[in-house]
Amino acid sequence: MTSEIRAGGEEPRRCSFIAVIGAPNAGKSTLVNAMVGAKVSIVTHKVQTTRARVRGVAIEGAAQLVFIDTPGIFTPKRRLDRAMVAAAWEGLDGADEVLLIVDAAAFLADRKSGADKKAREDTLAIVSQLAEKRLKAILVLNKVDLVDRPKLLVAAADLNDRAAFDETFFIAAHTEDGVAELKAHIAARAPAGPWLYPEDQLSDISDRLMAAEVTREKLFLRLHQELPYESTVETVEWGRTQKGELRIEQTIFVSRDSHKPIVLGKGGQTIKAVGAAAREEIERLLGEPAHLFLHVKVRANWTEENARLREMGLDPVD
Ligand SMILES: Nc1nc2c(ncn2[C@@H]2O[C@H](COP(=O)(O)OP(=O)(O)OP(=O)(O)O)[C@@H](O)[C@H]2O)c(=O)[nH]1
Ligand SMILES: [Mg+2]
Repeated sequence: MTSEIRAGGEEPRRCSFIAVIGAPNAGKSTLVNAMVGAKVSIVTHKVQTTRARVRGVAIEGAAQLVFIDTPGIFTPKRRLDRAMVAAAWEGLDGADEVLLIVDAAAFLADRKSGADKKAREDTLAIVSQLAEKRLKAILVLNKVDLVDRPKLLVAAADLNDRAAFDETFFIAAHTEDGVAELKAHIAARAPAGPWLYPEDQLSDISDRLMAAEVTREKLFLRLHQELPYESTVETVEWGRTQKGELRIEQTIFVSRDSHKPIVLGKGGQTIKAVGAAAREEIERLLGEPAHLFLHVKVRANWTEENARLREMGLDPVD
């Protein structure tokens, strides 16, 4: 057996805060999860999945990288949406790096209507804000698996004309294509400093909140049109059964009486499926069996209630 003896001792530690911003659905949470190597933030194909900031912690050599996943930035209307967008911009405060994630496929889409048009407009609005604030960001064109290379270069040139980006990366977050290169680049630029999280900590989100997020992800996947945006999930009880097993109770809030039967489904099928999928994932994340109970409550104006916003980790704004 041989052992390598390194001269000069250990490299000094470095630590970097990296804000991950972009339009809704760009792939921010997918990227943060890929960087961390674990699910710290929920992901769905629907816009506005992430509602509050989540920190995901990764280690690369001597550098601790604290990624700040943020809600997508769009034109907000409701109090909930305003608080989400404010939380996203606040994610930049004190950050060492800013990553602007762009869904390259949506940005380049020919369709001049619908979700792609909105994604493009939201992205361009963020780019002009970055330029106006003179904020230096790294441009990350995501979903390159969906676009031809020559088109990607056109998108990169177009965006670089609109703001001064430090660097441009091309990645596919969900297959992790290009993710290691981006991580190495960020780590190489990390400023000297102590690590701010214990080595085994992967995120700053509590188990209670993560459990609510997991249920919301399963709910989002089964609800359609406006309903996902009219619902939220809170963990209301977190305890042990007499046998010592984890017992979690959650409330699903919806805005209207007519939403309740949709969330329950025929014969309770929808809520049962949501509960089963959420419980399975919560057990996997916590590494122990859990009992999960879901209740649906109608709360007409929950999107305007400060208590609801605080519960999901948002600071209310006017
Ligand atoms: N084809 C493809 N899909 C991707 C890629 N990265 C992410 N996605 C998908 O894009 C969708 C949105 O991903 P998210 O990570 O939730 O996006 P987000 O930017 O966090 O979205 P919000 O939280 O709603 O702002 C999901 O369906 C992902 O699986 C990619 O590289 N290629
Ligand atoms: Mg997200």
